[in-house]
Amino acid sequence: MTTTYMRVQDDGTNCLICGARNAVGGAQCAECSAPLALVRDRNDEQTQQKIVTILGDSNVGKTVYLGFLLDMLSQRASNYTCVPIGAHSINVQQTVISHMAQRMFPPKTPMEADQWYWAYYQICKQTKNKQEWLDLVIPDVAGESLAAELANPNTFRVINSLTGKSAGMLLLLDASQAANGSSGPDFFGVKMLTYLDAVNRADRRSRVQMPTAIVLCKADLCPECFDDPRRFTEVNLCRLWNLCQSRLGNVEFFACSTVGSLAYATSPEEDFVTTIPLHTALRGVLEPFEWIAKQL
Ligand SMILES: Nc1nc2c(ncn2[C@@H]2O[C@H](COP(=O)(O)OP(=O)(O)OP(=O)(O)O)[C@@H](O)[C@H]2O)c(=O)[nH]1
Ligand SMILES: [Mg+2]
Ligand SMILES: [Zn+2]
Repeated sequence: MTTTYMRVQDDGTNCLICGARNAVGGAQCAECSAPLALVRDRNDEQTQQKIVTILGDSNVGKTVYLGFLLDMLSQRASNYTCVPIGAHSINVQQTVISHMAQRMFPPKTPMEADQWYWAYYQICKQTKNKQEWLDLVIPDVAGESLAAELANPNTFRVINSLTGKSAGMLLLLDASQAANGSSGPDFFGVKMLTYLDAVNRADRRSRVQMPTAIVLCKADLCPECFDDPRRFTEVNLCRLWNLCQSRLGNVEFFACSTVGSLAYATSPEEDFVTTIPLHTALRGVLEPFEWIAKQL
């Protein structure tokens, strides 16, 4: 009797975010919807891929922030060289820049993870005597999905995997709401840190060491925030401030704004007011990223 052995060829891909094995040819991970191009397009096996997550409530300004940040890096701000990997990586930058050029804010990010933007860039900081390349993946998460995951952990597996695998985190909070006395941003921040603790299974004796930048957005509406973001947090987001002190081992505070002046428009047929960005004026966009990049 002869036995025939069949060679099973498996050219599948392990998802970068959740690690699930995916069949040949798929575009997105069947488990978490992250693009498999993040693994397939990788062109440098030497440098390790690092994930930096931008988290924050819906409408805080994550998409606008990420779009401008990538655009600044692409324009060699602060001596950075920035190479996009895969054409899909440029979408967030393009959406933000083209909308803002027409005096519009970009649309809200859909809740479905398969429609999020995923930016994959190789970034190099050129100093006098050395060049350091970073292989960075930065997803643009939807605030509503994040809120749903915080309320019911494991609803969005992708968020759970992302927070567990991140090498750095930017937590965006609405400074103008906080300055107006709203407790919303404070509680969101507290929930986010508590979630992070649970994902990292940190106990009271060990603090989370992942570099965490607390970014106070929309600071154009409360410019005092730029003078001392640390003090602003202590005064206006005191619950978050206290938790940062007790739970985070590596945290810094920043203020940021992307627009110079705003107009508010409505029409007799509409019962809502639209915010129109009259001009772009970037302030404090690069600093939180630089602080994290230095530590990766
Ligand atoms: N004043 C001011 N408003 C801003 C700024 N950035 C964003 N906004 C406002 O915030 C809104 C939301 O911005 P997005 O970047 O879409 O917010 P997001 O966090 O991505 O929201 P989701 O996609 O729902 O998670 C915009 O439509 C603007 O009205 C800023 O720098 N200053
Ligand atoms: Mg968004
Ligand atoms: Zn996955």
